[in-house]
Amino acid sequence: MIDFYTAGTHNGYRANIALAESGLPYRVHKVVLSAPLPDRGSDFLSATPLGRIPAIIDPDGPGGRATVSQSGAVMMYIANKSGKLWPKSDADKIVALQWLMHACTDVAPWNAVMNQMTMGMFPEKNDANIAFAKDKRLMRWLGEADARLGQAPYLAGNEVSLPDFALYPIVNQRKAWIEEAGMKNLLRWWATLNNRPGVQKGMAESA
Ligand SMILES: N[C@@H](CCC(=O)N[C@@H](CS)C(=O)NCC(=O)O)C(=O)O
Repeated sequence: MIDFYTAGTHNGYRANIALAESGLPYRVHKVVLSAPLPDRGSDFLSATPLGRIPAIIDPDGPGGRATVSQSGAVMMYIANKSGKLWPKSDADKIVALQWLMHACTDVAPWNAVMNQMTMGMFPEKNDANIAFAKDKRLMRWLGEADARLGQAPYLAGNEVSLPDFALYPIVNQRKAWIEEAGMKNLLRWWATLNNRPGVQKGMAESA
């Protein structure tokens, strides 16, 4: 059984959705991210020494016990182990990989910057920087996904796959801004994903 370490952030949600959609057995451990590092648990820290979620420990990994951190890597590990979550054709898998990176390396970091700026974690509040991070980065990258979803029902094409599960938690959080920006394709896609039992389970378990 996979041990899954998580908290209620988009990084935790996306890995949790992948697990819930995969059908693999797993156990959820909630990590208190405000706790000092040593108090986050020795098993968790063995998987991710800097104590960041999400992480998994799989006692039945390739070659024995496997530990994986980084939400995108956790998602790919789960997809490979379960044989699910990637599109069926190799051509679509390449498209899926590209949009998975878009979600994890473009959209997610700028969403995190927005969260941290607006939560007051930056040393000084600066409206110009907040506007830049929102309009020129986060919303622009979400606009790319909206344009893609004008061509196909899901990010990789006709099948739901990893990149959809990676992007969903951010779109869910930023729905009001997406509505305001009139990104209709993204909203149609959000409604479809939002109805999936695996997405609902993954979101609820990490919340
Ligand atoms: N790029 C990483 C980011 C992981 C990350 O920074 N996780 C945050 C929560 S969203 C965390 O655990 N922070 C705890 C800390 O900084 O001590 C991923 O995709 O998993």
